[in-house]
Amino acid sequence: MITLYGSNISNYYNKVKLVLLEKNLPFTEQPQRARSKDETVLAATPLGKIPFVRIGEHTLCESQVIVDCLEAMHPEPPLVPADPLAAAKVREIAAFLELYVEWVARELYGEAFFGGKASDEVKASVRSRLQRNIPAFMRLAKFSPYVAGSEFTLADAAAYSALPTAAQATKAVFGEDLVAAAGIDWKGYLKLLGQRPSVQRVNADRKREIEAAAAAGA
Ligand SMILES: N[C@@H](CCC(=O)N[C@@H](CS)C(=O)NCC(=O)O)C(=O)O
Repeated sequence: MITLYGSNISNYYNKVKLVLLEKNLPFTEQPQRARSKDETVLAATPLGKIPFVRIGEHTLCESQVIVDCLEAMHPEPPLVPADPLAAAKVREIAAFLELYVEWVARELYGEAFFGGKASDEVKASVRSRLQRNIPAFMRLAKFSPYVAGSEFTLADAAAYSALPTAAQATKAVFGEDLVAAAGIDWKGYLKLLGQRPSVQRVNADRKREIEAAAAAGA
């Protein structure tokens, strides 16, 4: 049995959850806040990041490591092509997007989503890196109609997790959606993904958790 730890509000959690659902794998969800100091949690995810999973006696952190493990353990339905190089091209898109787009945009999330404040220096640095990195990502991405080509792949799980948050954060902080400005129709892409039952479930669970958090804070 697989247990997924984290929160439905976390985009990386939802990346893993999407893959579990796409593969029709049975799993249970265990709420876990980020940055726990609990030794058991830190043994599984040393920086206290979410998500992490328990598979049998083993724990794993890092969303891409987790989804790669799920792909290897449960190859059907496949979320990467059978050819190793073609599979690596899918993973290249996911890695590029997370390292150079999501991870950079993340520096804005405190201000964009959690009432914090980013310094002017951070904002200028993020803006200039994203203005270089998003067009670079576009050199790899296909959107035909899925991000790596004609099939839904692990790269779509990464893009589903990364593009909306990067777009919304830049819109909130800069007043300009740098993802859309680079020519990515991420809303149209999300609409396409939204036809999938897996995505509908993830979206619904996230909405429910956001509403519950708002109600609890009110
Ligand atoms: N590279 C990690 C990123 C996970 C991550 O940063 N998760 C966020 C929540 S979306 C988190 O735990 N943040 C708390 C922190 O970084 O301290 C992955 O792919 O799993």
